[in-house]
Amino acid sequence: MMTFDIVTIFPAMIEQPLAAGILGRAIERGTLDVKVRDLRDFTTDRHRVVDDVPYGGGPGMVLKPDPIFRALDAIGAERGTPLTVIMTSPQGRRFTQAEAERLSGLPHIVLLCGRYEGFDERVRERVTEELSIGDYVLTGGELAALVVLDAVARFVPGVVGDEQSVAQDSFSRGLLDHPHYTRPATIRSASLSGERDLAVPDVLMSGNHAEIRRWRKREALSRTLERRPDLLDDASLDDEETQILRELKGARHGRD
Ligand code: 9D3
Repeated sequence: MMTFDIVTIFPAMIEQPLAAGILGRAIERGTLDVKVRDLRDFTTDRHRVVDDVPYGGGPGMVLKPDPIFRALDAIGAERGTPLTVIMTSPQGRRFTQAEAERLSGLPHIVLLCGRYEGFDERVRERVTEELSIGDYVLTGGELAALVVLDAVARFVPGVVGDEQSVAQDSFSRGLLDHPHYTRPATIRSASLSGERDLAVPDVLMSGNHAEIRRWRKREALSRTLERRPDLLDDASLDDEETQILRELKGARHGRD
């Protein structure tokens, strides 16, 4: 069992997505324990104010430190200390699949969701790690916290039904996934070039499982080479994959 506490001024932004799908079921079953904490519940003033103007002037508002300290004290009293506190912020280290796996080994994580211009710097005193999910600008940390929670929770035993699919996950292995097909075997599609029948590759209908495995490896490698060659630097390839990759690189010579 792994527990998460998410501190936010928009609890609904977290609660609604968490009720659906694989995470929703894991929470129902008790495999995951997620508590969403409304930061306003930790204010002490009549108007439940969570933000204030920046010292030194300038635009925007800053999240007040005292409600956050009180929230962390309450969570610590409930969950035990020391807490692992993760701040989502554009200034954080980049969150990756390797980070997700590492964090899934912890018994408990607190996620702080930023809003406005961010946190009062003194909050960092209580923070274990600061994470960004990528180089784009969000309106706040809630979506980032959901991304972190989702990716970490997949590694918790029992959350994803099929343990194998987590371990075998192509991205964990450092490659993009191969293409997938399901019924029907052919489907009519209209496009600029007129009506066409789109078929499933013959190999997938062949029943030859050795051939299918090899085809999937080749497709995964060729996609990765085409779209994300950077991933190949750290990918762990078996002998067959190394051979296929050599062939693919040879075939591409002069085309890029
Ligand atoms: C003008 C300077 N901006 C900092 C780059 C202000 C600012 C923009 C966006 C301050 C906070 C935010 C809200 N973003 C997050 O809280 C956030 C985030 C993101 O925007 N991108 C990627 N990862 C993350 S994690 C949290």
